[in-house]
Amino acid sequence: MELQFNQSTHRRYNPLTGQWVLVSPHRTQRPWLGQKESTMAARPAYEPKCYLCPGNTRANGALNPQYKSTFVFNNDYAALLPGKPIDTTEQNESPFFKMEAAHGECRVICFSPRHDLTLPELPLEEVKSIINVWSEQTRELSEKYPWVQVFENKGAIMGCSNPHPHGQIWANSFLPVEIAKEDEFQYAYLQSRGTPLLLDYAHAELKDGARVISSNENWVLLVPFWAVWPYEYLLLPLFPVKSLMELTDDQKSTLAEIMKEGLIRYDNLFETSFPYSMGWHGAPSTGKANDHWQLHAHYYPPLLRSATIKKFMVGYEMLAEPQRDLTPEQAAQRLREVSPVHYKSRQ
Ligand code: H2U
Ligand code: ZN
Repeated sequence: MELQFNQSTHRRYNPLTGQWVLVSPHRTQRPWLGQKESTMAARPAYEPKCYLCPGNTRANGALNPQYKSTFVFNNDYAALLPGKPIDTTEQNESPFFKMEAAHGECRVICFSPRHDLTLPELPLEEVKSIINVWSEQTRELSEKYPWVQVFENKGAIMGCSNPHPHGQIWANSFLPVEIAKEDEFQYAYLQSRGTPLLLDYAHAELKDGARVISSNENWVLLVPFWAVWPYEYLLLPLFPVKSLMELTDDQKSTLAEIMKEGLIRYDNLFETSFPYSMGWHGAPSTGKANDHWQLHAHYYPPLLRSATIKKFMVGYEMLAEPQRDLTPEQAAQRLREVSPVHYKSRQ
């Protein structure tokens, strides 16, 4: 597959969403620049002006406690608000002006009291505490809402408003579009093959090896065959599991290890704090059968050639379909070749 496709233009299919990506590997014949930019100004461990640091006042006047590990609060500018859906039958009669009510809750999770550390720099036990919070929050919110989206936006380039390590949770009253697609495609796969799509895919990738970054007894981290972003990751369990809530203590420990390693490799690629949007997808709590669901995390990082040169999703991509030059196999090879030790701890 790789020999045949590493020179010529082709399209790859995403079996999780039904989307295609155009791959143009001949455009990457130029040598690898791999520009490093370790010029980031060091941040203080505590920043008096930061609205996420312990003991500080947030934009709406609320006071953060002197938290020592993780800290969760309701987003002061929530995009979704609790409440009962209103009846929109009348509006829906029009083919042009269809709408429906939406409600939910938005929370912010501070990953650490330390303003200056990011997830790959945190000790393993602290990464595990973040996983525990993700799991507890999902449990609590999925009792009220069919969809709970756990995510992290990292880096100013991704629109992240504050470098203090933090993530978000949005719980809502509907199935968002990406989830609806994954639900449909995973369901169809289980119906036709009898096994979960992403469990079969994880084992197929482990066997092939070309796109695998790292694996342990429970997890595999890889650049998916159908990746759109240059250094996209898909983090998959090697055992059947539908939700973060179901993970055992041991599965959380091995998850912390592989997550930390994957993020260290990201940072080492351009010797910069690697920006991305990441998030977890698992079975929605709609009350319907969900055996087709397999828990997984997506990492969508925008950087292409250096700490400042990003991939733009414009032109053909906006109007036709996503396109990439670097193949997922080349991206995986570069990520495997960088050190698993964080560049900051080597200096
Ligand atoms: P991002 O940096 O990923 O955008 O997340 C920060 C979130 O924190 C953002 O959604 C919220 C913003 O609404 N926030 C508060 O809830 N309180 C504040 O005092 C500032 C920011
Ligand atoms: Zn801070």
